[in-house]
Amino acid sequence: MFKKLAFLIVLASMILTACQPAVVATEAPVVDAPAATEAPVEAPVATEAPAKVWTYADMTVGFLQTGSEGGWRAANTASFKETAEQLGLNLKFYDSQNDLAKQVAGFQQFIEDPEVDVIIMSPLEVTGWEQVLKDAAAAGKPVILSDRRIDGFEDLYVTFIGADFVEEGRKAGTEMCKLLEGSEKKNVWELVGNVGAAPAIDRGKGFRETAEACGITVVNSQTANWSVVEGKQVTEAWLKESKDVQGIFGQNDEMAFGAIEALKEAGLVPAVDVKIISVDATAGAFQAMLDGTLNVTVECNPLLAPQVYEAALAALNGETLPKWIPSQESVFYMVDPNLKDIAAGRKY
Ligand code: GYE
Repeated sequence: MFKKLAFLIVLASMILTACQPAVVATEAPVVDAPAATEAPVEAPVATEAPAKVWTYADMTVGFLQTGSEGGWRAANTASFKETAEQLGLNLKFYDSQNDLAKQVAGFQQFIEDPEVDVIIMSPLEVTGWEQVLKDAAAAGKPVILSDRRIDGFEDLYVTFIGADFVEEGRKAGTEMCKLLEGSEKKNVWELVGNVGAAPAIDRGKGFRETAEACGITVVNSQTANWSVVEGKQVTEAWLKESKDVQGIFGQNDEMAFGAIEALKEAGLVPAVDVKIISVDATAGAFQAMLDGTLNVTVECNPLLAPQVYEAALAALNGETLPKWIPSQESVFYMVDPNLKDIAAGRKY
């Protein structure tokens, strides 16, 4: 009897429990958040990654060289290749073979090359660069001009590192005035670099500023494309027309060397019968002065790479540079008593 009663009690309690809603695990009672009395904890702000600091070891340079037209260019190319090795930067060298279309194509190639970080150019001519400069800017690749300037578009390149060619021309004109001082006649012939090149345009401009001021007349002026062969050919043609010339201005050493050969073959004594002035001051010019066939050479420094690479690195690190960093230069004379020692100490 007693067992039956206990069973009924358990059964009843089971029935009563089953009807009750299920007792779910209650969530912890919600306690009102305390009133915001202290400053809320600042969530960490996502800070930008620090800007990359470039080093030479990171840098790949695309360098567009004009070609290999003479001693100055050989020294300039050597400067870029040797300095790249010394600094540990990666140099991609493009020889434009003195062809403007090739240089523009090479420029575009460096813009599209993902390895190239910065483009350096020695422009063959002062014009023809607008589109590639805009494309380089769009690609985020800084452009540095080395050796030669271009017309305009200063906002599309970082800086130009190179000589003041107008001043080089002025120096040559001043020296020709000195050499022809007291001469009854002052007829001068000019051998010009490649048409459209900044040094050809500017040296001619500067020469006339000072030469014409002392009564010199530039009787003949023609391109000889920086070369010995063309310098000789052009001078020979002029000599067939007249030998009434007192001075020859070669806008670079090689063209002056060609003129010297032509004068000798025409029976004239270079640097005596006809005064000769050139620009560049390469080893060949020092030898010609030591031989007594060249009166003066105006220096144009080709060893630009250290300055140019420094500017390229600065550009990658976001530094602002002056639009022109002129290279420093001198003038050298056949009559200098220390000429032999000076020549021995030259790097090119
Ligand atoms: O005078 C000449 C070379 O750009 C300054 O180019 C350079 C000139 C240099 O061909 O020899």
